Amino acid sequence: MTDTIAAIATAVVPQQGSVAIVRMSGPDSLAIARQMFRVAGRQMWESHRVLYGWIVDPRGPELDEALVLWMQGPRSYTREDVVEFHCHGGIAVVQEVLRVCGALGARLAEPGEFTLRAFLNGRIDLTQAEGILDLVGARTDRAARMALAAVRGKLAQTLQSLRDRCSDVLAEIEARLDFAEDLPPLDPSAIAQAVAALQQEAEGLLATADRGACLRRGLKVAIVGQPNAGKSSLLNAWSRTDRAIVTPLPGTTRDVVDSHLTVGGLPVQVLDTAGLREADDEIERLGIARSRQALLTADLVLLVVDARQGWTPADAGILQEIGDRPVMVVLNKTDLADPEPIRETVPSAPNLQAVLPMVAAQGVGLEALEAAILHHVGLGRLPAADLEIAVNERQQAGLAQAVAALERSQGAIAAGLPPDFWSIDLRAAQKALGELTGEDAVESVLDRIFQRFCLGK
Ligand SMILES: Nc1nc2c(ncn2[C@@H]2O[C@H](COP(=O)(O)OP(=O)(O)O)[C@@H](O)[C@H]2O)c(=O)[nH]1
Ligand SMILES: [Mg+2]
Repeated sequence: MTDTIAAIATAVVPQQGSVAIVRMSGPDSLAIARQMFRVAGRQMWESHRVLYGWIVDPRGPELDEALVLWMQGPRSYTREDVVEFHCHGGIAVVQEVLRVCGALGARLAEPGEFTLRAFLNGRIDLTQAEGILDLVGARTDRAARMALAAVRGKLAQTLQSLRDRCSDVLAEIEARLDFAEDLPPLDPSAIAQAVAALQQEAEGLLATADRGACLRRGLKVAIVGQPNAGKSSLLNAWSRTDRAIVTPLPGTTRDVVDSHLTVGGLPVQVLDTAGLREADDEIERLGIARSRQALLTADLVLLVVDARQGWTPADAGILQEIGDRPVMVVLNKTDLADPEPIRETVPSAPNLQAVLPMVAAQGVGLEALEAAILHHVGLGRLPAADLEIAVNERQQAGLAQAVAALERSQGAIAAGLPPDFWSIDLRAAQKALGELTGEDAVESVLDRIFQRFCLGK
């Protein structure tokens, strides 16, 4: 028998936020609500109907003038009876309301427990629950769109169909194991083909992981280069601010300056750094050490080169420091020098993603830079619908397991092993897919997912 849980569902900040919601879910939520809400006038308690009145402590005073909304299960977020109090925002009132819910028999909800109940009651699958988590945390419209697609069940359907097809192939093999005499013999090449198709689709989903990670976490871009190359000018032009001080003096930027922008729906943190050189000045030396640190944690490095100087040994030294991190070379000040001859002299490294001409001081070349970044993270020229699915780390790991199992199964077929060997790996793939949607998920997996939710969700 499930109990009744309660939590504050909205972010409560003292003196901010005009409305806060306290939410209950479980079999006693209506009974508790009726004891602590005095309806004004002659309104009837009805499911999915908002009532106006007063929240009261049955043993004490009135707490708030509020609205209450009862949603009878299964037509609710959790599929249980849910009650929401829409109170005045403000930490004191809301906590009192929650306390009274507790005094009347509700238990304080664990983080994510409402969503866990929605999952356990079969309203959503695990990928939809993860989508809700992503939606709450989304920082850009694009990240929100991706999360909403997951909430709507786009990934769930795709995974479900993969798993169903995997089960169909398994059934066909297992039927032969049980009733070999009554059925025509198995066609190994047809089975192998079906398994290969499944693997290809699972790999397609796997390939969406990078852009998913980008949209969720955002991209950290470090601007590096020699003093005076135009790094701070690039940051300022790109962020349309004067965050970084720009002067004709080398060594002006002495600390890492960062700015948050959105590039085609991708959250991007841009770090402007001190020019990398041997400095005599103690402050500049510390700034350079921090710049190196920024370089090491960046997802992408922009190496700004002064086109008037061309590609110099100092630039080659910086490129070496960048190691194998993805890098784009920005040939700056192309208003003063032709970038084309320099392009040839930039060494082709495997991590070099693009060479881009720019006039940072005038903001020329930023569009091409943004396009190159979106292309680099796999958010380039793809139709919007194809961008909606982006698997997270957990799903990536499960899909990789499924792909490996499907591959082994094809190996067993190709090696001429008997059909019961094929089915061992297919069953492993089926199980991996089932863990993703939650059909086969174990408790530890559920704990890990739902602990990441905030209280009240
Ligand atoms: N002509 C020209 N000057 C630039 C350009 N970008 C930066 N500058 C100038 O180069 C100098 C150094 O720029 P700054 O952004 O401070 O370089 P940083 O040391 O790499 O941060 C400043 O005088 C800028 O006005 C550009 O694209 N064209
Ligand atoms: Mg600077």
